[in-house]
Amino acid sequence: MKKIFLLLSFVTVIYTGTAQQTVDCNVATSQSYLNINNIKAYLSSSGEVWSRGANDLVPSYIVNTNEAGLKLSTIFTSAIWLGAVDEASGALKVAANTYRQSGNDFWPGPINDETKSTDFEQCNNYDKHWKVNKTNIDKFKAGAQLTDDQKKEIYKWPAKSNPHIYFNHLNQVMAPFVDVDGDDIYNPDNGDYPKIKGDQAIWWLINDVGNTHTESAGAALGFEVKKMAYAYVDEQRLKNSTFLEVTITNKSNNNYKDFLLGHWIDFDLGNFNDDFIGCDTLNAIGYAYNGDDFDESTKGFGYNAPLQGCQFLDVPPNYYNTKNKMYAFVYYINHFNDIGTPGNVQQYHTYLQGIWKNGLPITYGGNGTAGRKVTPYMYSGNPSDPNGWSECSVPNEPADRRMVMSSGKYKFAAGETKTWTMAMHTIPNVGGTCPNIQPLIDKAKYAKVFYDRFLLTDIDDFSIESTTLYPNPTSSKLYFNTTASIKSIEVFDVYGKRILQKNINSIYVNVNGLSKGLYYANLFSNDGKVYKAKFIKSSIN
Ligand SMILES: [Ca+2]
Ligand SMILES: [Ca+2]
Ligand SMILES: [Ca+2]
Ligand SMILES: [Ca+2]
Repeated sequence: MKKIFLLLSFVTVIYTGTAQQTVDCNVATSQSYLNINNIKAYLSSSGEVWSRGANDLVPSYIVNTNEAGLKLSTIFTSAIWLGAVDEASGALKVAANTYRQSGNDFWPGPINDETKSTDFEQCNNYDKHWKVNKTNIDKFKAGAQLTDDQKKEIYKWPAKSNPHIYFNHLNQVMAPFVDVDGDDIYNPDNGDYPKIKGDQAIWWLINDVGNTHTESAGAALGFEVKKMAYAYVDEQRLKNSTFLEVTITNKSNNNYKDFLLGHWIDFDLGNFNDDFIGCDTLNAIGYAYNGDDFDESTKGFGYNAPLQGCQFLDVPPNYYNTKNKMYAFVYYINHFNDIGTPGNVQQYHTYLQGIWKNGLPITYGGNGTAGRKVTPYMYSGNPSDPNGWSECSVPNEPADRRMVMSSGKYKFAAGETKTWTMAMHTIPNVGGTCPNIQPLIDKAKYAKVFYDRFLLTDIDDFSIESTTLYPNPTSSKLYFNTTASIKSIEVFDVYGKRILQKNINSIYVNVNGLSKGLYYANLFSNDGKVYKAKFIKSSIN
């Protein structure tokens, strides 16, 4: 069955502050996909992330959910929404795509540092995705032979001033790279290589100044958005998970307040017409599950519907300096009523804030409109808990669902850059009605530990070295087999959970408090290097 949209019957155009852009960039056309870790996920060079792309009804997020090779999708399309208030003028500005039926708010390519704008040709030049596999970077670093296609991954990487890019490439901060010769310019002839995360990464960038915002009708913010989607091959506990890093630079002359970033997602769990959604506020997850026990049609998962979640893994510190990484979670239906599709700049912004289109707050219980207790989080209970607030406990009629999970609020000064990392997690073959979402929570918790351990310690590749510890196995003292002076140590168990972190002022660490087993250690030296090692703790103390 074909998915039916409600078309916008009208768009209320509200000019909020400065004049609209006169740049005439073309609509984005590039499409690429991650194909790693059991996932095939499409990406667009517009404001979308997981995207059905130009081909309209291609499912965007395909998970190989069973051994027979059944390939079904959990997400129809998703996008990043941005909204902020200009501190000087008080004008509200929004950039937010959905299906791009009525227009666009984002275009491909960077914003020039000098002109603070872009142009038709530059948007076209950057209407691309750059895909890199870590195995090819490793080969390049080792001086091994690369095929022409493998070479392209390294030589065409759109990093600062790369001389191997055929078009007029900007001399400004672009794709991340390891600057082996330290001259602040990317040139693989001198050994430089892409600095990616994961075992496969796709990098691209977009802007909101390339033309008039015809979807939200919001005034342009002047933001450049760099994105990197990535995943791992050999982390069994992150099977069926992908990551997305979103780096936003305010290239306008405006200082903004009340900035909110939203991930808007139209989950379609197999058959789109029988879904439920919910959120877990403690772990910053928005998720979808099947609203009944059978997911019918050729697109359906049958009796084995999965859980599909999106997690804010790492967000910038907000106004309130809280650890609560989700500002709001709103669901809406495919309708133009008060809890339906947003139609103008104010309505996109109210959803980012966890407020209904008519300006009224979400209230706890029922459909979120008739209670007394105000909350920014819709359906925050576990569906398996009859006393929690979920679509199951209400109960609702399963149908098509969309959601927005937001992060904020932030100040966003002119010239400032902020980074968000999100993770997508699929739990296959869950089935049943009102499933317990604990497996999704467990996966999200593990992803957080994994991220903090491997990624947040963001030190250039070549300063990470391997070392050994002795005696190994040990029952108590572990000596460092390095001449470097070690200032601190972190120890992780095999699940990636950090169980020891301490400062060191000797040539050994005492691990007699650990239980028997295999451990991984990061040793931090006084000269800024990280040494990785593993050891076995024996049972005798
Ligand atoms: Ca260089
Ligand atoms: Ca479904
Ligand atoms: Ca059904
Ligand atoms: Ca949906």
